[in-house]
Amino acid sequence: MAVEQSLILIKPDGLVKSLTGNIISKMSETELKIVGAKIVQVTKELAEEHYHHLREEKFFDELIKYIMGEYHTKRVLAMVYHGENAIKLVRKIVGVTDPERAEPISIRGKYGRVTRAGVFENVVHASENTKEAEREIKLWFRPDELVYTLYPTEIKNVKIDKVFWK
Ligand code: DAT
Ligand code: MG
Repeated sequence: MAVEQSLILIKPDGLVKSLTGNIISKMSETELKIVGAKIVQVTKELAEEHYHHLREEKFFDELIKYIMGEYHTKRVLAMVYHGENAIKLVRKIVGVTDPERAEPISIRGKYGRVTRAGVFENVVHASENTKEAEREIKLWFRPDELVYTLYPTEIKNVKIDKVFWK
């Protein structure tokens, strides 16, 4: 079995409902390592890029509003889980996309709901396959934000403005 990394997002409903601890505890059953974590205020650009494969769907606009936190809080907890068979192990604990169809003991089955407007408030995102995981991890994290990286990196000398403590 190969060592993989998977991007996990605890979505704004998970944060507002104080489910972060429960979700991370449940995820610890995988025995995978968290190699990166941060709170992100999701921009429209990031949301649309993350879900670009769904842009033709009728639920796309609602999905973008949901992940940006229009309905809950403008925060997402982004994490990278690392270890053998990480993608499958995480998806199993997360459960299937529709919270009403997800196994009751899965995270989505336990904590998710479908709103009357048809939004799947399924509490977490988890990468679906190795290709998507690579794309998503590179979209959400810089290499220096991860303790271990699986993908090649390079050092570039750039002059940029950065925020420092005064
Ligand atoms: P997953 O998040 O399980 O990988 P996906 O990539 O197909 O599922 O879709 C991304 C998100 O879009 C999903 O978490 C919830 C939303 N979504 C998918 N199908 C939907 C549908 N039929 N109605 C409403 N929201 C949907
Ligand atoms: Mg997906």
